[in-house]
Amino acid sequence: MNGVRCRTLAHVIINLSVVVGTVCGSGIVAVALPPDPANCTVSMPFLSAGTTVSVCVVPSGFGRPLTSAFRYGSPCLTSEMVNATIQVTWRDGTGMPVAPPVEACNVWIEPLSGALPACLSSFPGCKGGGTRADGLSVNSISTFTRAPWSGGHSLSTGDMCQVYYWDGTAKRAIGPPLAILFNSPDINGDNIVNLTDTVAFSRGVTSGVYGYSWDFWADCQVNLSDVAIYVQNLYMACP
Ligand SMILES: [Ca+2]
Ligand SMILES: [Ca+2]
Repeated sequence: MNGVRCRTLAHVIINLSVVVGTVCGSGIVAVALPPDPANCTVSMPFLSAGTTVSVCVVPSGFGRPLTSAFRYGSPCLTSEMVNATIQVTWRDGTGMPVAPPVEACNVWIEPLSGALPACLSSFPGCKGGGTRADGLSVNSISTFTRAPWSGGHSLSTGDMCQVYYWDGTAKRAIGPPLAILFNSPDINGDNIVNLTDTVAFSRGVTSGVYGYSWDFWADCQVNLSDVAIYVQNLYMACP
């Protein structure tokens, strides 16, 4: 080719990403592009559009997995389990799928209100702490299925859940906010369920006013089902 011997040094397709390095002489002329947040997509593929879900989280990680969330809101006063798995598809600026740019623990979910304390000290080096993505990614997709290690709660109305990742220098939001609410027996969000939460829970239950913060079995009413979940998780803390 014009007297210059070019050869493809590597054309490597690694399941999730496409990395092409072409060497002509001594110069690498093409490498994989980084993900472009504007092109990455976030979805809940097993959920009907317009569905809001509620997930009861526990600092120990023994809360509800996203695969078994409660449908929440109208019609309420019933309990129905739905699969709220979150999938993040990573794409570069050209729209091509690429491998996840960071470890799963640096991809995480968080209410827009910010109130989902995520056992950060239990996951050193992870920006996402206990609300991280699953450990394994498939091709260009990161997935959230398990129960977060967390306490605290979303706002009862108007709150949404956002996916973030750490790009090495800054926290980046990707995709649209998702209709996922969180609550926890760790009501005050200090990552342990103890007497402080018992006092708050007792006051809430006996107030006669509905509160999402203690509707752990999310059916828009607070009753023995919620009490049972609270008692089961008393003294649970981060791992
Ligand atoms: Ca607490
Ligand atoms: Ca309930």
